[in-house]
Amino acid sequence: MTVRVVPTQPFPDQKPGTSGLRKKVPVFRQPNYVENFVQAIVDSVEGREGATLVVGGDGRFLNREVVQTTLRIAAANGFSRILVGRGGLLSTPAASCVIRKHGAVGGIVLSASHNPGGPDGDFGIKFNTRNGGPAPEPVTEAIYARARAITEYRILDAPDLDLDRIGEVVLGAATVSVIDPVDDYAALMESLIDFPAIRALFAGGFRMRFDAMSAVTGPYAIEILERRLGAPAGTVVNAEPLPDFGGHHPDPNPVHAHDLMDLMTGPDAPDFGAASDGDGDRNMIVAPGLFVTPGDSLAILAANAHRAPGYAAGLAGVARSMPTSRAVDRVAARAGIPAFETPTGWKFFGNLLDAGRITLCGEESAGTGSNHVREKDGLWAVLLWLNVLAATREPAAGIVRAHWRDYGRDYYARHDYEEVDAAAAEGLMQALRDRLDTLPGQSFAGLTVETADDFAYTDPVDGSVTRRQGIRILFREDARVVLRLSGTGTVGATLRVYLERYEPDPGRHDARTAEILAPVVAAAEAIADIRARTGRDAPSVVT
Ligand code: G16
Repeated sequence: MTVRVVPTQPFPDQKPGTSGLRKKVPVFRQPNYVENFVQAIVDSVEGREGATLVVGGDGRFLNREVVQTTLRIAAANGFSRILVGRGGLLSTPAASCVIRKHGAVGGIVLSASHNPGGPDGDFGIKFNTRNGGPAPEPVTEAIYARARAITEYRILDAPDLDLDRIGEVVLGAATVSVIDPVDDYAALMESLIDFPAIRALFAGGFRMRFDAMSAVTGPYAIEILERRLGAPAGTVVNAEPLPDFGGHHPDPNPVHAHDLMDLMTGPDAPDFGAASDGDGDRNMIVAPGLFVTPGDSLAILAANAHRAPGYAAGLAGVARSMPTSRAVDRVAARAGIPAFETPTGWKFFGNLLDAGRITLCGEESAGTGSNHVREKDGLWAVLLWLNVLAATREPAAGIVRAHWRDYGRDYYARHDYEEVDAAAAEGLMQALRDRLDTLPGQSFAGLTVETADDFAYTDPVDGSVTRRQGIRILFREDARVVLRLSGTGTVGATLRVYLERYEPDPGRHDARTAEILAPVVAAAEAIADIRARTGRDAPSVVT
């Protein structure tokens, strides 16, 4: 097998966003587009000579082809061992687990997460470093710099490997191991979560539905929930990963997981409902008749994690991304542990986890995780919930309501304006930035601004500073609006407006979220002029 050195030209648009490079499939299908970016990643991996690399993806359209290309480029660039999930599959948290367990220098993960797939859908490539977490900014900057200057890539001339058979194959100077994508991950779950207690719960007739949304979590959920924990066959639905996710949007929220929501709000709702996303790192939790917001879920897990063997010693601290509801802060304050507020992007939790400053962390975008890997982990969150349900034998909705009674309720919603003209969205943000200083003291829709700023984060571990991470406006009435532009969209700009209001009075915990947040929505409109600037009467998605 010979190594070919192929001349190429840089593409100007290979800048990684919130989570790697995400583009439409036709963009990735341009000649050399994948090869350039994979070579740029490989070039930025220090110590790759003789090292181990992990490769896998969420199974979406183009996954197999890009896995084969990645293997050939990796084998031509000095890696001596490459671990790849069978069928080219690895969920994002499983990739993180495998990188850590096998001492790899990193992993190339193919996913556009919750974005739709298929020939006209989205695709993505991200790089995770040796701690198993998404590459931090200095690394993604280095990859981007390399991609802009690339003149050639190195690739092995070799036929496609059989990715469907577990075992080892020699590829040039490297050995490729096709591994079971579930094994290492399932073993890790079994070491953290009280499997016998959950087994007893299911044996007692507990019913749940897990919607894998035709994405990568299906095989993981079948193995763990049905085979190891004894949930009845059929508990996991949409379990087969499909290249186009069955035409659905694999985003676990009440809008896109509407079948699950219909079931959970209907007369025959099981005891517990959950869903995961395209690459298995997001989760959705639903009690009968009650959607649990990601912010509440994080807070409830933080308050109850000690019930699971992996967290019996308590938590060192917690963290949430800035737009995430402040519910977990209340749990941390009562427990006397630190609570950190980071920019959006899982990569910002990495240093805190590595330094042992936090044990649990999460985001409003349906991400919850812990120090067991360096990615958010959808199925882990579901298992920790099951552990809490098994330990307390309380109904899921009862746990949520008791938590609100105890800590107060953070009503929360996110309004997304998708595919907005990019210049108009930038204009809206800039106009807001320009008036930040004038806002405190002013009243809008009956709410008075207390503070307003453009969030900047100083990493407490390495001191690095990240600016312009979203406008946050705090009102005296204990309400908050956050506005920022998404870093994961692939068309135009997506404006995200995050709305919340704290309600300590248990007598007001059964209101409709939209009703409680109506003044906050009106204040956001009055302050940011969203309608006029975006040309939209209403958000595209409300979650
Ligand atoms: C990624 C990041 C998350 C972030 C989310 C949404 O998740 O890992 O940290 O919260 O995108 O980001 P944005 O608001 O910029 O679109 P995922 O699940 O898409 O990889």
